[in-house]
Amino acid sequence: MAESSSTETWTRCYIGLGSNLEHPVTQVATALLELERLDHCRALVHSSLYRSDPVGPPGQPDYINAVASVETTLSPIELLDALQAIEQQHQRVRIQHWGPRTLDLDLLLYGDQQISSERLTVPHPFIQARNFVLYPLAEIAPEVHIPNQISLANCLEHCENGTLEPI
Ligand code: PH2
Ligand code: MG
Ligand code: MG
Repeated sequence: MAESSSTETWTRCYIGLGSNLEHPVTQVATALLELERLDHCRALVHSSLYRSDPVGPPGQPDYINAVASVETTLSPIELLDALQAIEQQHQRVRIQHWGPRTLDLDLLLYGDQQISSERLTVPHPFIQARNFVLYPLAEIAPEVHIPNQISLANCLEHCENGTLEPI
């Protein structure tokens, strides 16, 4: 039978990575490798790793953040499932809202799609506010279009200004 891959639609997605527990740099670096190995995905590029002030409950350690791009033939929910499976491999435990975590993988953008379902909101609901998402995103995709936003540059102008440093 003829190969059907030429008719598959590849959608470019952006994924935010964050960790502030159990050797965060290693957590994020390992997760980047795991993203590269995901079935039905091809990893494109990733940003530098950044150290960032925690947003949320006080007293938690600094975060390591990064953003990666992938192209995928998975649907948004299938990609979310794949990302959550990686979180589980990193012993992600959900105890406190916005509390510390070994690994958080957020589907920031799925092509140009806007999705609002019980499990998934895309673009990610806080994408326009978080400097630890916007700066790494701008590093790898300065021209990316964020549905519902004027531009990435405009988001950068108005976002939070907590400490964020490339490492
Ligand atoms: N993620 C959160 C809550 N707070 N703070 C920083 N600096 N980086 C994050 O990735 C982060 C956060 C919820 O996902
Ligand atoms: Mg998050
Ligand atoms: Mg998350």
